[in-house]
Amino acid sequence: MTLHLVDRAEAYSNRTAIVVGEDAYTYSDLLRVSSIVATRLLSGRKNLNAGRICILVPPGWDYVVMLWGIWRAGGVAVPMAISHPPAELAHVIEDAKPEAIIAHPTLFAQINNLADERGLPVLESSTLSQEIPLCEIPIVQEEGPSMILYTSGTTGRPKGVVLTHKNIRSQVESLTVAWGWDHDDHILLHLPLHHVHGIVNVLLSALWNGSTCEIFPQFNAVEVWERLSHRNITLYMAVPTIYRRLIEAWKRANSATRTAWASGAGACRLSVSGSAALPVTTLELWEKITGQRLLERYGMTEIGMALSNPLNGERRPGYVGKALPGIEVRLVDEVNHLVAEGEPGLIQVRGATVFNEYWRQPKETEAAFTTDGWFITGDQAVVEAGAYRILGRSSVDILKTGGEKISALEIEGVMLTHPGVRECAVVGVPDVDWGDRVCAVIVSEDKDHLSTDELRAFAKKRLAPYKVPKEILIVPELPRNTMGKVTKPEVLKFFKPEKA
Ligand code: MCA
Ligand code: AMP
Repeated sequence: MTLHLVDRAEAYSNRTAIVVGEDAYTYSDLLRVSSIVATRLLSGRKNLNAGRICILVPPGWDYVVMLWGIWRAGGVAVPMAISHPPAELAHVIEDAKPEAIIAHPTLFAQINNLADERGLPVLESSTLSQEIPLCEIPIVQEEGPSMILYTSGTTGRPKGVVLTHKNIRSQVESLTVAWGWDHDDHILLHLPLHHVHGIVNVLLSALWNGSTCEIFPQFNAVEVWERLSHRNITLYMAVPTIYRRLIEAWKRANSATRTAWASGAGACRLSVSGSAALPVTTLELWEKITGQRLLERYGMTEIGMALSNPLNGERRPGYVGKALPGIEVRLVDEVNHLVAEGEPGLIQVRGATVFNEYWRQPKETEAAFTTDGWFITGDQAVVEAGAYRILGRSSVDILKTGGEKISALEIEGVMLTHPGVRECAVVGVPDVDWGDRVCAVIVSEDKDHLSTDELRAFAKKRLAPYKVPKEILIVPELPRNTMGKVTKPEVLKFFKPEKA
């Protein structure tokens, strides 16, 4: 069987699939260029047979045709974060063991040494789409793997979540029904393209439905407002931090600009928030400015989207609605017994959207599921008057900053490799802009010779930008309980929460 996503594109032929700046590309362009990429990747072979290929390409046309080209050649795409320093990219390469890395020339400096050291070819994205006589494109099984996305957990470095083509198809089918996707939709995309949010909810949902996805290479509040003010964007999706930034930019604008911007956002048929808790104040401000009530939904890399407020009907502030079509969600206690409505419980999810495995981590995979196949999310919630309200994570060591999930333990591990650091504790301080503001307390080996600037520079070299603590305090000792364990609630007291 061929991929349904690709089959459907045949029917959309001359419709516009992707817009980037002044350039517009049709579904026919997408089919043609992705088959060129597939031919070049195959280079005489019949099928990539689930070989991994990393993509280090900024959001844009090149990214989309590389992703489709890998899939059409029978490969597994491993999208990498373009903002990550080599030390983080090295982990992905080591773990995914790709056969090649596709990189945009602007990102060669980040990857060339890593690839050379491992004898891996770096393929230039623009070269891969240059005309060539096409080969026969293999038949790709929907049950097979399509992507590996890296996500932080409570243990070790980020794990690879293997999503199959069928998982992705089930995810877009569910969102199509729930959010009423249609071929006349036109969505704006500026989210990073190594997460489910940007890839599945925005890009692939648009391409599944014959809609248009307009890509900005990065987020810029003024550019987004200006684009919305043309009043022909029908769908918009972002994380709460971004809505906050948009609100701040709107407040700084003059009165005429404010009116034009607000009316543009108000012309969208739907604006969605997710990836982190949407503060009720943000929802209210957005509604006051644009007349639109944001639709908040809940999801996770391992499961796609699970819960959503309704397209039609009441969207309750502070709630994430009900289970999406085709997805089972339940709340249980510590021994897997269902909890009653109104009682807090642990969220578990089951269905065709849910991943099968962490890449080459059978033990982690087994621990992530109950014996009857429910995925244990690690989030807690309560159902009140039929709708779910997210209460937070079970682990204090999993943080969400600007929609990015991070592990406090991973950051602590990296900081401890600094010779001047004896002890370190990382916490997420409640923050209305970031969700969690990443902060660290450090006990130094030699206080007089360790500066917080040096520690930040050390972290920046080794960690993704959003994992670098925004505040670092050097303290004489860490707070501990009677058992000698560091008490994170006490660590939190070193920092000031920024509430709305
Ligand atoms: C950038 N910085 C951050 C973050 N992003 N700090 C904390 N958290 C972040 N997320 C840092 C930069 O390193 C910089 O630090 C400073 O903040 C300002 O950078 P700036 O360039 O202004 O930031 P930005 O590039 O505008 O990025 C902010 C952002 C971005 C637009 C909010 O983080 C973003 O697009 N987030 C969305 C992530 C996302 O799509 N998550 C979905 C995953 P310094 O000044 O010190 O250098 S969750 C998912 O997929 C599941 C399935 C779901 O439910 O959706
Ligand atoms: P990730 O693993 O990066 O896909 O992030 C998934 C996590 O984001 C979930 O496990 C939740 O903790 C969090 N999350 C996603 N959407 C929401 C939401 N609407 N409210 C609260 N938390 C959310």
